[in-house]
Amino acid sequence: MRLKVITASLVVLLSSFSASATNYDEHPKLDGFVKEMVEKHNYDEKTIRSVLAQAERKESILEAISRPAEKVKPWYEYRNIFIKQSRIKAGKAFLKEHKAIFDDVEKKYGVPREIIAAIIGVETFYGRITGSYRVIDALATLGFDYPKRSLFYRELKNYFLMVRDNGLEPLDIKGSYAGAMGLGQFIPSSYISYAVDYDGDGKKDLWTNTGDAIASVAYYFKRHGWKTSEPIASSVSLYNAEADKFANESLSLKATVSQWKSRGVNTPKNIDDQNAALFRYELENGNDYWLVYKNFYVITRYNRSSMYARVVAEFSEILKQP
Ligand SMILES: [Ca+2]
Repeated sequence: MRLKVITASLVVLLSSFSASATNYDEHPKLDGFVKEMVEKHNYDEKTIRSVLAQAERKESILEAISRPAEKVKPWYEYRNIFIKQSRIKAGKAFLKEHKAIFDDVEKKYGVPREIIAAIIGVETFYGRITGSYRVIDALATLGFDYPKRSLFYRELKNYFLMVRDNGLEPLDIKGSYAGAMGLGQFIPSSYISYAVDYDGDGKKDLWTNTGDAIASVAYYFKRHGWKTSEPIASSVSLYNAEADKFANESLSLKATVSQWKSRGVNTPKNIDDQNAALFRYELENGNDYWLVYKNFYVITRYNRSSMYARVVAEFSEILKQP
């Protein structure tokens, strides 16, 4: 009896070992990938083959990304996942602890500290949850073996460029199962375009250097068009319920405030020429509406969701309170 149990657990151990040992030294897509990196980016062939031979295909990553999307949560439930006392408390402490960095970064990039702190809070709870997968495993698995792989294939290429050009160790870097890294969860293309060496030590360290991480989020927002001192959104009511049919159309700002006014929205004064979009959010009893402007759109460049952007906007307002 005892022996039987031991045998059974050995089988489990062996099968999990062979699954995790599947690597990328002879994948059918390998040669095309290597060829492109060598020819287009002058990459060292031996290096790239050696790194990929040590990358592991992870079933857990394919399972995580293919998990059937849970029913989309209504706004009032989604909001409560992120806006809770523990995260607010940690956010205020984060702002206080890094005040000198925020004073400087805010001046330099024109992005409010509470927006940056809200992003880092929502993404990783101030660095508590930055992901425990090796990024090489995540991007090789998704780039080579996930059916909808084009984004990840591109990010795998960017990852190799990122580690080479910044002197990073490709097998050590950790991130989410989708390859998002550090305090602000940058994917490799974002790292390449927007990571900042804030403290001037020659490294763009978004994992352990808080100054680099804060400045990088600020720079991301600046480059996507953040407008200093302009509003993000207005909470509005409808004087004509028909306006509802134009809500949640797209994240782009397709009409002006004055057009929204003629469609039936009670709009704020003196901003008629601004472009705006209308979003409907589900409350426990009924809905509410937000008329949103350019800065809201900029938040959706970080994560393309109107619920995400509202969470960041509301969280940043709460962080302003003493
Ligand atoms: Ca640095």
